Amino acid sequence: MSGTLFPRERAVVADGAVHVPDWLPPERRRALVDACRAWARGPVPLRHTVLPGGGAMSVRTVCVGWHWQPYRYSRTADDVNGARVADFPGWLVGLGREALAAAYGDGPESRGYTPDTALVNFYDSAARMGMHQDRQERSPAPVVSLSIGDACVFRFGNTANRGRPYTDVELRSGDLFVFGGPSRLAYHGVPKVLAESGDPSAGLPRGRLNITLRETGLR
Ligand SMILES: O=C(O)CCC(=O)C(=O)O
Repeated sequence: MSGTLFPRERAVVADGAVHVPDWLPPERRRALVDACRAWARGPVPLRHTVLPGGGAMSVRTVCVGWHWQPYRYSRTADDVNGARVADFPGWLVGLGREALAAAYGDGPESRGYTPDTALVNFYDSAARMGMHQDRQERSPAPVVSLSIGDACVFRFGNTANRGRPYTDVELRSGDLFVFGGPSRLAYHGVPKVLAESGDPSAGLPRGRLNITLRETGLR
């Protein structure tokens, strides 16, 4: 799946929502997988987030910079082990700026983009993510999403509700997806992971890794 016969095209899925296939070259995928493995070891471990109703999300998550728990950000992982999350590294700010420039073009928005949190999600083949909005951030800056490993169906919807209209996009290893502007609060989710479609050369023989970079707007 990672080596494609025909190049896939960049696509504007909705106003402000752009899919850039194969954006991450293999060496950057491997470096990100290594970084995610290190974050998953601590200071806060990779865990299934528990929702207010008591159910646990099927994906496993670790956060960098700010810790997300339903439905707020904090510096410490009070719903896990109380530890302060890993600092957000400068190189990840640089990666976010490059990603925004690739999606929207190089300009003041990409140069000024300063993500300060990353949600690192690991999906096994049974994991899913329901339709939701990313709305705990006070900043209106775009969300940058990077995918590595198994492909998935990424459902990108509208800003009014979880239902139709939506577009299903196949996100594969190395793909970038950015949503901002009029699409910033669009509902989105992952109804399916395509098991064993992945990218062993990225250092992830099984499963899917998704990293979303965001500006929280918090101090
Ligand atoms: O895994 C994905 O592609 C989406 C992740 C996501 O929606 C989130 O972290 O809020």
